[in-house]
Amino acid sequence: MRKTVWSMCSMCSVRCPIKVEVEDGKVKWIEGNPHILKGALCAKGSAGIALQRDHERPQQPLIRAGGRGAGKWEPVSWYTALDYVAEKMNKIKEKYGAKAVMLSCRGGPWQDLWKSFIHAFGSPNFTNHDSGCGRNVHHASKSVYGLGRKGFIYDIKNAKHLISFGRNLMASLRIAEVNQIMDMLDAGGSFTYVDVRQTLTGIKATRFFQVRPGTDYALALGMINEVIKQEAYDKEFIEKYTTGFDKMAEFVEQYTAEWAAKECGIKVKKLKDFVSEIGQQRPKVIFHPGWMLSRYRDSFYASRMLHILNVLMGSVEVEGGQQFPKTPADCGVKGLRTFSSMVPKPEDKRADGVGWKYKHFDKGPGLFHLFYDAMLTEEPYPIKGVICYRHDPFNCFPDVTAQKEAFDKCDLLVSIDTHYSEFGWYSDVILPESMYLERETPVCTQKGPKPRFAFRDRAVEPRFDTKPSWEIFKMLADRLGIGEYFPWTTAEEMWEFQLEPTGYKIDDLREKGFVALTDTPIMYDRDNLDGKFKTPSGKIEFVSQMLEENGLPSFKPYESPQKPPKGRFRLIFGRSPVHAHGHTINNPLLNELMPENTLWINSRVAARMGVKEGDWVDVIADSQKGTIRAHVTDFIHPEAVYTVHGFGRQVPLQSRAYHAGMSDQKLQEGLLEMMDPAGGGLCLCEKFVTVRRSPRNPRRRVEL
Ligand SMILES: Nc1nc2c(c(=O)[nH]1)N[C@H]1C(S)=C(S)[C@@H](COP(=O)(O)OP(=O)(O)OC[C@H]3O[C@@H](n4cnc5c(=O)[nH]c(N)nc54)[C@H](O)[C@@H]3O)O[C@H]1N2
Ligand SMILES: Nc1nc2c(c(=O)[nH]1)N[C@H]1C(S)=C(S)[C@@H](COP(=O)(O)OP(=O)(O)OC[C@H]3O[C@@H](n4cnc5c(=O)[nH]c(N)nc54)[C@H](O)[C@@H]3O)O[C@H]1N2
Ligand code: SF4
Ligand SMILES: [Mo]
Repeated sequence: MRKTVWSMCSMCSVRCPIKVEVEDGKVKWIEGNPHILKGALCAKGSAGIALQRDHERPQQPLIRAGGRGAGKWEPVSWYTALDYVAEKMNKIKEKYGAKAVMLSCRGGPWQDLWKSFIHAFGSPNFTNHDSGCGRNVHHASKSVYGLGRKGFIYDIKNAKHLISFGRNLMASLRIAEVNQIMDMLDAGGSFTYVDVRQTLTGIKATRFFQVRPGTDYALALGMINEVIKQEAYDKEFIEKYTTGFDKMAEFVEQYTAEWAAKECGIKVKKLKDFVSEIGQQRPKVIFHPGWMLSRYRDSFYASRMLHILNVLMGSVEVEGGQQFPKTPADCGVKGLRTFSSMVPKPEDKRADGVGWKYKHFDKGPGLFHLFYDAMLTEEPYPIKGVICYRHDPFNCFPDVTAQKEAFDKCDLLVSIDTHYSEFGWYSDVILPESMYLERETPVCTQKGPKPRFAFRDRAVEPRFDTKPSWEIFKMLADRLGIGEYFPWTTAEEMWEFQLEPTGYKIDDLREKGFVALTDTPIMYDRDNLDGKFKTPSGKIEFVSQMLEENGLPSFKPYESPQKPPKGRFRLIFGRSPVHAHGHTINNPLLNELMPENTLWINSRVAARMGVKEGDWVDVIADSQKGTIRAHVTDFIHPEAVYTVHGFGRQVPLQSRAYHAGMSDQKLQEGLLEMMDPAGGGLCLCEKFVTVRRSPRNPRRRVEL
């Protein structure tokens, strides 16, 4: 029997809409939803079938039988596993209070469900991965507009100029965005890319600035200086909607284009030409503020300046510029019923200090890495239980050894994952979630020019004894006496609960995987945007009240990044288009495409060291060492070495990924404590490593 199932990919966090063809209970074909993506799918999305057919994933609940990380597991039933977790959670609650249990997830549109679970249990400690990802960019956006990172969408297709600072759009990809960039280029648009190395994005760009690592803030300051000098900004827009322009202009006066060009290592003429070009093209100019610009000590301020450049261009609520994402309410439709609407908010303050000690950070998910301190010091109170749903802290945060020391203070570590994560392998219980083709997820709202409701439907039955997370949390809630907050027993009942206020039915979504709430894109009146900016003043704030009230400057004087000492390099990282972080490395198809990572090293530097393409090199941090093959290239700045993140996995049951390539995480010693005080992001690119030719036998794959 054949059927078509409309669903959503989960091979990375973009969650593209997909069409799945199923024959006799087997997935035969996946493509991008033709109504939205014209059938396009990336390599990872296509490899979903390989994941479904792979047996190297947890096949039933497991309870640890040996020491943590020893890899001895007892396979148990769901009843035993969930009883075990509930009993441990209740014990922690009795002794330390419910707040001593924290739950982390990988963010995304369904956070509301997991957050409601931990809040219903009585703990305020819900968190996510984002201090390793987009927190700086998020908080930078809040400081300018009062709106978070997702407060704007980018109409790239209709833009005249897209500028990206290290946002490697073509490799760290979202299919819809890549299609838009190609359309923009076909229509004659300009694309300026800034990176310390050449990338898939750089080779598509019409202008490439190769900068010295860590100097983006200088470049952005120089651009603002020149924009003001050339009067290339939208005076009317600035006058109407912003505060603090004069203070900013005064601050950037010292940062001339000449100075910036020298600091970054680029040609000043190129920089000035760039500014006069955008001056002509505005407001159809988009400075991408970055997604994960959270890497250097001043990345928060660099991102702030990119947001400010958009404002100077007047690129707000215009075709070909930034736009407000529209909501169901903008279409006259009631929103989905939220799970949290049922649950009382816990009163305790958060253990990570967010909201009371750190008032300028968004309370929503707080900052995961600050919980390690609470585990170690039991201040402001102990954290004794950690549940990670779709999140692998050992592959997300730096310095795994330091993390383990903190986790060792906990009585319960639970991993709810489709794979054996590095954290899962160290935890006490693995609750295996069914992979995305084998499960449903709640309905979600996708905001945009044309908002829609979308969902993930089950294409095939689970191959193993796994469950969807909505069911896992429901079963756990029942055991903890909080089942009333999750009043459903089937996915259909859950969807009905969500959809009830909207007037739509699940069959409406099943028609093509989503319900469009409008046929034509919605735009607000740009002359009347009052009330849209959520800063204390209601204006776009160049001088941020939120920052100043918390003792942080709106404009931080530039400090040149330290040069690595002789023989050492700044360790930087990025993504491959065929992998998603660490969880695809063991995928049979994707592993074939890219089985290992390499270390990019500048050709001149490599020649001095006697390192040739393909040679093994040792990469040494403080106490940790990794061994990897060198990729010798002209296309990287000599101060940096670069590798693809996610490799060097240490779970033996993932035979293809086991010890293949090198882990960047392991080498990032000391960085767990290096937080950007204004943005909350971890400074992941602030590690210097030594590189030398390796005496290792190249035929021996496993490093002992
Ligand atoms: N050194 C270094 N650190 C980094 C980065 C880097 O490039 N270098 N990148 C940073 C960034 S941008 C991010 S976003 C984070 C990502 O950090 P992580 O949170 O580790 O993200 P992922 O690896 O995407 O996924 C986490 C876990 O989710 C599991 N998973 C995947 N799909 C599903 C599913 O459908 N259900 C369930 N239950 N589990 C699933 C995976 O198996 C994996 O174990 O890391 C950050 N940290
Ligand atoms: N294929 C694929 N796509 C993904 C993901 C994935 O895992 N795989 N993950 C998704 C996630 S969670 C995120 S957050 C995004 C991240 O998307 P991006 O923010 O684009 O992140 P990276 O791929 O890490 O690319 C970072 C780039 O920054 C460059 N860089 C390093 N130092 C500097 C510097 O000083 N200045 C400048 N200008 N550039 C510098 C690096 O050379 C690298 O090319 O990607 C998303 N898309
Ligand atoms: S970008 Fe690729 S892997 Fe990510 S959701 Fe879309 S199809 Fe899946
Ligand atoms: Mo990310």
